[in-house]
Amino acid sequence: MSEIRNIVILTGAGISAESGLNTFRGPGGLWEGHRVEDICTPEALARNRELVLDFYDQRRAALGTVHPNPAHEALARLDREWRGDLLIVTQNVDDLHERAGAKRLLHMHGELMSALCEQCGHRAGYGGSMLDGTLCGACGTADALRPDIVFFGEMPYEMDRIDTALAQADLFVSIGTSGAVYPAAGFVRSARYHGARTLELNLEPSAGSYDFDERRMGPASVLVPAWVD
Ligand code: BV8
Repeated sequence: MSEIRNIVILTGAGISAESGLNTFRGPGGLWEGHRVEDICTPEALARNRELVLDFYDQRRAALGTVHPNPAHEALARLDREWRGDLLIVTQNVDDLHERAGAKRLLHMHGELMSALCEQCGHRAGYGGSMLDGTLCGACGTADALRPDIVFFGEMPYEMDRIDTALAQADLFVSIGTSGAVYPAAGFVRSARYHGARTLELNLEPSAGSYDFDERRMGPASVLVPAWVD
């Protein structure tokens, strides 16, 4: 990796699968039993607030039962040791990258361990249930907290920062994502357009596999440490 200075890494649910967190679109995926339109949209939150808040309460509570796996740990090691620019852009809302020690990280789809106030827009770390009428820490409004999650139809976080990083990347690596959701699924094309080399590490070919210069298929806990080390 001698001629490579700036790296952008995109991760999806597949990097957390071996930690025991369900993926979305595989057998037994999270969305089974729930149509995504019934859960992950502003309309669903307005229509059935308790169902949506409970769905995210359950996923938030499950975080206490899982741990980072060797893939998260390898990326955190790379983050500590890499002297050039590096940005881990995760679509995941779990906190496993942080718990493995990653610092140069952003959650483009939000975080389970964060709450968003629908009254004043305040975002703050939050680990409890959103069904218990907790007050917003900024404006004091009750029952105004929603999951700090980017629903379908909402703008992902920090897109300017991501676009800048993709434009300057020498290497773009996609790990554990099906390439089903935009704008994340388009990042590989943006990176290629700006001259980056592109690598996919995934259990199976993603929807955008043909856009990558190189594809390695297998479990993230094996592929990521092998790539990093
Ligand atoms: C937006 C919330 C605009 C958090 C999520 C047509 C064309 C282009 C776009 C659209 C379109 N129609 C609609 C859109 C827009 C839409 C979209 O892309 N829809 C799709 C379905 C077509 N996108 C949006 O709405 C986005 N916003 O576009 O805003 C805008 C502009 C201006 C102003 C306002 C708005 C917002 C998208 C975010 C939605 N939120 N989740 C949560 O609940 O978790 S998306 C959800 O899918 C998760 O965030 C997840 O991260 C994401 C992607 O899924 P993956 O992570 O890839 O997981 P998946 O299960 O699919 O795949 C897992 C992969 O891992 C598999 O490939 C598997 O093989 C692999 N794997 C499994 N085990 C392992 C493994 N790999 C390695 N090792 C293993 N062990």
